[in-house]
Amino acid sequence: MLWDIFCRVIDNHGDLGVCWRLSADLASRGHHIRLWVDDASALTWMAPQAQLNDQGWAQLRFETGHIEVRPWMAALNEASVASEVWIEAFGCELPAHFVNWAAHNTNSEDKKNHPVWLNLEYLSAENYVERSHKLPSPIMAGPLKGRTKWFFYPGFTEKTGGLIRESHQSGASAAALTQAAIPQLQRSSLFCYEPEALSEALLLKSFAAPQHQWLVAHGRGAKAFDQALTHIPQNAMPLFQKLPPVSQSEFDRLLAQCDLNFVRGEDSLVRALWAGKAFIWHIYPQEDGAHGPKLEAFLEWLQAPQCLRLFHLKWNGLTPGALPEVDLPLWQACVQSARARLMAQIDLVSQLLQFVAEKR
Ligand code: TRH
Repeated sequence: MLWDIFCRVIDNHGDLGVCWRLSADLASRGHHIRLWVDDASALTWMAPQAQLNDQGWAQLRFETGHIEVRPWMAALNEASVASEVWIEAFGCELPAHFVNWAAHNTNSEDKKNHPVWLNLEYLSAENYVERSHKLPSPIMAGPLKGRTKWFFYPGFTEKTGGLIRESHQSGASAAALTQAAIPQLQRSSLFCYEPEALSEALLLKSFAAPQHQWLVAHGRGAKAFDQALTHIPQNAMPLFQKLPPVSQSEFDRLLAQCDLNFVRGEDSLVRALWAGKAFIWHIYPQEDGAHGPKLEAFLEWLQAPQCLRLFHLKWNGLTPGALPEVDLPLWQACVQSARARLMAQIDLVSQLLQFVAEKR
């Protein structure tokens, strides 16, 4: 099938990161994707194989499928092919010129010929996700009045749309991890925003040099790390290495090779789960405080032991008190059991294909 996927980059890298993973997973299953992006610049490091040009176009061929990245305002004409599915990522709304084109070119009387129109929502473990998944949202105004848009919610339970999980994420690596010796904390990756507890973390015994090394991802987290270092006495300096921006596949490999991963936002959280190593999540902070209940719901689903819960709350600035030391065997066991629960569920792209087939 031909899919139009729409992505507006609000801030950070998660919007594009998720849309690229989704496109690549679909393309690897033989589908053709037009990925419309208002700022695709991060693809130069996230997916260098796509060879983005200065105008915001990129192409990537898979064995049978293919992705074409298009600038948000790219023109359409009479000869443009209509797709079978439209996906608005994170409620970004379709570009006006696309809506106008679609109203003239996909307006068959037979509703069966209308593209299936989906809004792919943000990931959350909160209860509303199961209630809202697959709900219709009738279009009441504009050139596409009368059509229906469907909510598609990713999530952590069977009653949600699931998580993006490519076929190479098998159960085998989790099994191998389970049989491995008691894990030692030697390397931690750090991808975060600006956690207040960062300098306190750098001083924990768990992370003391020389047996431990930080691998610090580029961007906001790296700046926060530099800032935190200014509060550390010379004789307690941690060992660290700064990393350049790497591709998504290299990023995934990094998570698999570390003993503990500090991740953030949405996509790297999912990747930390697939890596099957202990992790700490820095949730995207929202001004209205909505991230508090969202984090609690996730920790509940994760069945996080008390010290892991406490570390998360403190890392996210949601509780006073001291950061606990790392309990790697306990935390890794918790992540592996969560991963095993997820592996038993249907992945997001398979569910998406099923849903589209039902609606066509
Ligand atoms: O960048 P983020 O903080 O994105 C966030 C979240 O998506 C959040 O939900 C959203 O509301 C906000 O953006 C606007 O974190 P996230 O989601 O982990 O996205 C980072 C992406 O960058 C992910 O796909 C992994 C990728 N990445 C690389 O490919 N290479 C790298 O070197 C690094 C550090 C990240």
